[in-house]
Amino acid sequence: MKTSERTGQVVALCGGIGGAKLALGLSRVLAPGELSVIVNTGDDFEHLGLHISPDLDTVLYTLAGLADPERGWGRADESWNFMQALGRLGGETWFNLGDRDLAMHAARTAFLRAGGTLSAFAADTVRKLGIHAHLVPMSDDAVRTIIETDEDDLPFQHYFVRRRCDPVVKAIRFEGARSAKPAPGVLALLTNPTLRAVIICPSNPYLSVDPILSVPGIRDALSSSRAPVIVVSPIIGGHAVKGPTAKIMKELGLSVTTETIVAHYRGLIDALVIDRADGGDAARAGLPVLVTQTLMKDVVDRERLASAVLDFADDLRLTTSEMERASADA
Ligand code: FO1
Repeated sequence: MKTSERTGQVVALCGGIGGAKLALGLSRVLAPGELSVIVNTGDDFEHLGLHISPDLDTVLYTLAGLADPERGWGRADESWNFMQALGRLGGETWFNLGDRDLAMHAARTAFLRAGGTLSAFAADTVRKLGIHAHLVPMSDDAVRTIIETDEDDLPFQHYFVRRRCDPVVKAIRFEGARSAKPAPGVLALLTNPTLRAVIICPSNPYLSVDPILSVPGIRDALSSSRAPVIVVSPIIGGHAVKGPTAKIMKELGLSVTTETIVAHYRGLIDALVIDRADGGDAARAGLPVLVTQTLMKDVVDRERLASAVLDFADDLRLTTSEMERASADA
């Protein structure tokens, strides 16, 4: 691909709700097949005998236009007969599984029990739901996010949903990461020499992106990528748009600022996208910064942010290749 071309393969790293919004914007402004999304599976768990993959499903439903717009997780037009019936039987009802959503968990669990892999299930489901992007779980192996709190060590969904992020976070670990392998295709996507951009979506760095980076090989592939690696900050004006990012940062003794986000990704990212509310931080970032509106209230915002990030990546690539040409000529 010539560097002047504003086309080519793009990889996004993504957790659930916040990240899926930008992934949707990217899928709408890129040509079919140009986007690949590497998704966090640290939130996965076995529940009621089912394999639940919340972030994969959030991205699948969002890209397929099936997601509930209010909750961000699960499906729109959902009914809850299963949960009500389960409650009457005294079953566990702290994790809400809608009737339509249940079909996804049952299908995936059957697929995995028959010897299939999570990545094969994701690829199959992408086709069946008519999605024009590639969706790849970070690993087919079990990597489980464990939140070490002031009370106990909690599996991710027990911390996030059952305890509503209430306990104070002391540390976060990713069980199984050391022996996990990246899912087939993940390293090839990141090391593609003609890749246009790698975009780290505005997902929680500690809960959603770190699990992806914990899988051996992914961090190295990212830092050696020839494409610009750009993070969209999940912080707007000292707050997280949704979810516990700011709360966790404070509990881990970190300031809720652009500087902390830059420090977290140091050595991995080439550039940063921040909201206008944090525009004053740009000069101190020590990296190229795009200041724009990062809040995505609707699909127009998602497409606009996606286009802005891609233009920024293309400009960075052009500048790099101009510098390479100039130093070769010198
Ligand atoms: N989040 C909640 O806050 N409460 C729930 O009961 C809940 C159920 C649920 C079921 C399926 C699914 O795919 C996601 C679900 N989520 C629920 C979201 C999920 O826990 C989190 O958003 C992610 O794991 C964090 O990215």
